[in-house]
Amino acid sequence: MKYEFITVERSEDSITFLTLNRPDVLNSVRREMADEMCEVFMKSRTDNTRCMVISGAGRAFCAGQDLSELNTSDISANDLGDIVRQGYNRIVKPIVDLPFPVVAAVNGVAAGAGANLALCCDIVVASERASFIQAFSKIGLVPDTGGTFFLPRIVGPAKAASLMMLGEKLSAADAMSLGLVSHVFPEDSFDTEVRKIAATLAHLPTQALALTKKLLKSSWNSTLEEQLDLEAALQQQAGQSEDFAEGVSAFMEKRQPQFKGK
Ligand code: T3D
Repeated sequence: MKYEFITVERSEDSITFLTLNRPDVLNSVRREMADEMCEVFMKSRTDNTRCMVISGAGRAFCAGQDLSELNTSDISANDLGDIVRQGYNRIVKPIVDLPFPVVAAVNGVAAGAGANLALCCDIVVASERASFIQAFSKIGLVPDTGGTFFLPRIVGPAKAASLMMLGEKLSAADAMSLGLVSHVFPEDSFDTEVRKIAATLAHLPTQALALTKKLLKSSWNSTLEEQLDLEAALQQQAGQSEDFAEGVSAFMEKRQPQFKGK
C-alpha cells in the first residue's frame, strides 16, 4: 500500500517502520497523515508485526499539528476539538493498545503533538540532536495527544507544569535525565542503534510483552491489590503461550530460545 504522508517499511524479522514523511514542514500532522497512521496501526494487528518503530524523515521527528491546515482568516471557525478527537486521539489509543512494543525513535525536534506522540509510545529513544517542546502555550493552546496524562506521570506534576506552561525546550540529554527517554544515541549511529533495539524486541516473546504493556498501563490507575490480581491473571495467560514453553526448554537445555511470538 502506498501512502502519501508516511512511509511504511517491513523488515524480515517482523518490524514495521512507520516514518512520518513531510520533512519540508518538519513532519507536521495533517488529518490525512493521522488517517494513514491509523490504517497502519489497524493492519499491524493482523500482519504478525512484533515491533513498530515510529520516526520522522529529515531533521525532525514531528512538529505537531500542521498549522497551515487551519483556517487562519477566521481562526475561531476551526473546530479544534474535532481535530483532536479525529486526529490525535485516534493515534494515541491504538499505540497504547497495540499487542507489541512501539518504539518512538526521536530523530530530531518533537514539538506539540509531536512531543506527546513520542511519550505515548512504549520505549522512547532519542538522537543526540533531538529536542522536545511542549509548544502549545506559545500559540494559545492546551497540551493534547495524551501529554497531560503521560508527562506528569513521567516527570512529576511540578516539572510537567513548568514544561507545559513555559514551553521550555528540552535537549535529548535533559530528556534522558528527566526519564522521558530511555536511550540517547549519537546522530551517526542512531538508525543502527534503533534497529538493534527493535530487532531485540521483535525476537522476544511478543505475547508476554503485550501483557506487560497491559500491566504497565493498568498500573497508572490501580491499587496494589488490583495490580497483584491482574499480574496473577496475566501470568496465567503468559504461562499458556508457546513462547513460555520454549523459554523454559531453552533454559533447561542451555541454548538460546527461539521465540515465535505465540
Ligand atoms: O488543530 C489544532 O491546532 C489542535 C491540535 C494541536 C496540536 C499541536 O501540535 S499544537 C502545536 C503545533 N506545533 C507548533 O506550534 C510548533 C511549530 N513549530 C515550531 O515551533 C518550530 O518549527 C520548531 C521549534 C518545531 C522547529 O524550529 P526550527 O527553527 O528548527 O524550524 P522552522 O524554520 O521553524 O521550520 C522549518 C519549516 O517547517 C518552516 O517552513 P519554511 O519556512 O521552511 O517554509 C516552518 O514553517 C515549517 N513548520 C514547522 N512546524 C510547523 C511547520 N509548518 C506547519 N505546521 C507546523 N507545526
